[in-house]
Amino acid sequence: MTTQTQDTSLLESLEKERRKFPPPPEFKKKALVKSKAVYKEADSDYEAFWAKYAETELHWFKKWDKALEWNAPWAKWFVGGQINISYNCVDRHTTTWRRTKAAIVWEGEPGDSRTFTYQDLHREVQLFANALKDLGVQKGDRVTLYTGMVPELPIAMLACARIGAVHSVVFGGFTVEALRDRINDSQAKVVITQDGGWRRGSIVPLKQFADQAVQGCPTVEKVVVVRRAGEKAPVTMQAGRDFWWHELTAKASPVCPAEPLDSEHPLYILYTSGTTGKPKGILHTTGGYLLGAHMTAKWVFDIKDEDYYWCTADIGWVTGHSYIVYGPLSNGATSVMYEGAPDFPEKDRFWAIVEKYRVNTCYTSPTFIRTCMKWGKEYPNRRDLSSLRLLGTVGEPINPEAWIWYNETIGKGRCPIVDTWWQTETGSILITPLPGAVTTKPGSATIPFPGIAAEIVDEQGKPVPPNTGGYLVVSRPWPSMLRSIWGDPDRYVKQYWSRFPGRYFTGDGARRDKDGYFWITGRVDDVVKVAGHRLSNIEIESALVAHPAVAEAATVGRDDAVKGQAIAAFVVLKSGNNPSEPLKQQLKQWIGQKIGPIARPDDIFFSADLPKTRSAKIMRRLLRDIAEGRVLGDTTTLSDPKVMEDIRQSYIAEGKEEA
Ligand code: 7RM
Repeated sequence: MTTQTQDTSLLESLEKERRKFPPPPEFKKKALVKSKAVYKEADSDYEAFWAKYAETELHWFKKWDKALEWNAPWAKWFVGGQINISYNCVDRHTTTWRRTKAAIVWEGEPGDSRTFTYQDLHREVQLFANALKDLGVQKGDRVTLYTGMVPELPIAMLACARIGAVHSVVFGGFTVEALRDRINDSQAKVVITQDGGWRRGSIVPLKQFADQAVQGCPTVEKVVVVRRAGEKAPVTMQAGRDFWWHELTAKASPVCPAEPLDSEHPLYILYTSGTTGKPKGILHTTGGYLLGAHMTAKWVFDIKDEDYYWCTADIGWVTGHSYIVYGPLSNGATSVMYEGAPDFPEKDRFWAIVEKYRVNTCYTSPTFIRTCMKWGKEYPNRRDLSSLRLLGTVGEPINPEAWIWYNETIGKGRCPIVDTWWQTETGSILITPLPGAVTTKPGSATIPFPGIAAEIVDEQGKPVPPNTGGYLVVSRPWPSMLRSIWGDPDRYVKQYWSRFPGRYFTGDGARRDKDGYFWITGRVDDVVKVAGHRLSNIEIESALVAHPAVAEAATVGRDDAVKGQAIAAFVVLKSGNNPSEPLKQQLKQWIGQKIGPIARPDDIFFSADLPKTRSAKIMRRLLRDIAEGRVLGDTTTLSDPKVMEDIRQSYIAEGKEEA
C-alpha cells in the first residue's frame, strides 16, 4: 500500500513501541467503567446495547419504535422517537440540584471570565431561541455561526437545536471566501457573527469578513452581531439586516419550550475538507448523535459531577461540538471554554487556566503537546497541575515521545492518557481507551469503543493479519455516524461506502497489533492534517491557481516535527512572472486571505513544470519525497522524468539539502 502522508519516523517509532500503562489503581477505583464486561455486552447485540443507553441516559418526549433501520449506507437511529438535544443539555439539569452548578466556565483571552450555571444557560438559550424566531428562523432553516470562542457560540447552537434550526459553525479562523462558500452551500438564512475576536492581544475583524462574505450570499436575510471587542472593532450595521445580539435578547420573550423533534431531524452541518476542492457539509442528526456524544463523553472522560472538564479545541471543529458543548452538557458536566491563544500573554496560559480553575481533565492535541515540549518544561512547572486526573489527545497520531512527555511533565505519571481517534464524520470518538479499564500504549488509540466494529482491510477489503498495514474501516453502523453530505447524497455513497462495499471507509491507514490495539498512521488520501486542522491539497491548489501569477500548483503534506504535517506547495508561474521572495510571501498571504491562516503553505517552490503520470495525474508522492528531503522515488511512470530533476534542482537552490 502506498500512503500519501505517512511519516517514516513516526511509523518507525510506533512500530518499535512496547511500553504498557495499565490504569493507575487509584484512578480505577473511582472510574465509571472499571472492567471490560461492557465490551462483551455491546458486541453480543450492538443495537440492544445502544438502545439500552438511549433509554436510560437520554430524555425522550416520545420513545422510539425501532432502534435502528439500516438500509446500507442509509441509517436511521431511534426511528419514531422524539427528542430535543437542547432539552437534554440544558432543561433536564435545571430540575435537579445541577440547576446551580456551573455549566460553562468561560475564560476570555484578556483575562476576563464568565460562569453560566445550568439555570443561566437555560435563560440565555431560551432568549436567543426566541430572538431567532423573531428574525423569522423556522424549524429546518440553516443558521451559520461565525464567531470566536465566546459563550454566545454554544448558546446559539443550543438555541438553534431548541427550535429545530440547523446550525453550521464556520471556524472563526477562516476568512471571506471559505465563509461565503459554506454559507452558500448550506443556503443559510441567518448569519451570527461577532464585532471582533481576540487573538494574541489583537482583534480579528470577524464582522467585516462576514460583511464581505454575505455580499455574495443571496439566501442571507439577517445578520446578528455579538459585541465583544466594542470600540476596538468598529462595525457598520446595515439597517434592516444587521442586529446586535444584546438588543435582540433584551427584547425577546424569556420562555421558549424545546421543540419535540424527530430523532432523525438534522441537528447540524459541519464543513470538512475532503479529497476534492469543495468542502463537504457533514450532516449530523439529533438522537443518534446525542447518544454517541453523551456516552463517549461520559465513559472516555470518566465525567464526575465535581469535575472541571476542559477541551482546548475550537468549537469551529467537530471536537468542540461534541466535547465542549453537546457531550459534556448532556452529562451535566462543567465545561471550561477558553477564548484565546495558548501563548498569550505567555507560554504557560493553558497551565495557568488549569491552575486557576483546578481543571481535572484536559483534552488537547498532539501538536500542542509537541509545541510545549519545544517551549520547555519551565512553563508547566511554574503552575500547580495537581488537580489533573485524566489527560486526552485528539486530531492526529501522537508520537510516543510526546505521549511520554505529556504523561510525565503534565500528568506527573498519575493520569491515564486517552488517545481518541475519530472524525467529523463519525460524530463521536470511535477508537479510545476507557481510562479505568484499558491498558494504554504510547502512540496507540487502543481499542474500539463498545459497540463499534473497526477493522483493518487490504485493497480488496479483506481483513489483514495482525501487524499488517491496511485501511481503517467501520463495519457496522453507529448512532452518531454522519447521515449524508448536505445537498450531495451521491458523494456520501461514493466517498464513504463504495471503496469497500458495506463498510465505512475512514480514509486512514492503520495497523492492529496482536493484542488487537489500533495504531493509526494517518490519511491515505489527499487530506492533510496541519496542527490537527484538516485541509485538502486540492482546496489549497485551487486557491493558488486563482492567483493571477500562477499557472499550475500542487501541494503536499510533508512531515513536521511540531505540527505533524506542514504544507509544501510547488508552483508553476505564468509566463512573464519570475520567481522571487516577495512573490512567495504574496502567495502565502493570498492563501491566508482566501482560505485562512491555517492553510498558508510553509514552503513554496517554484518550478518549470509538475511531475505527472501519462494520464496527467500529479504525482504527489514524488513531490513529498522532495519536500521531505528524500532521494527521489520511482519515476518510471512519469510522462517526463526530467521534470523531477528540475524541481529537485530548484529545491536544492532554495537551500534545503537532500537527506
Ligand atoms: C476529531 C478530528 C479526522 C482525521 C482522521 C485522522 C486524524 C484524529 C486521531 C487521528 C491518529 C488520533 N476530526 N485523527 N484523531 N489520527 N490518532 N487519535 O480530528 O475530521 O478533523 O479529522 O484526523 O486522520 O481521519 S477531523
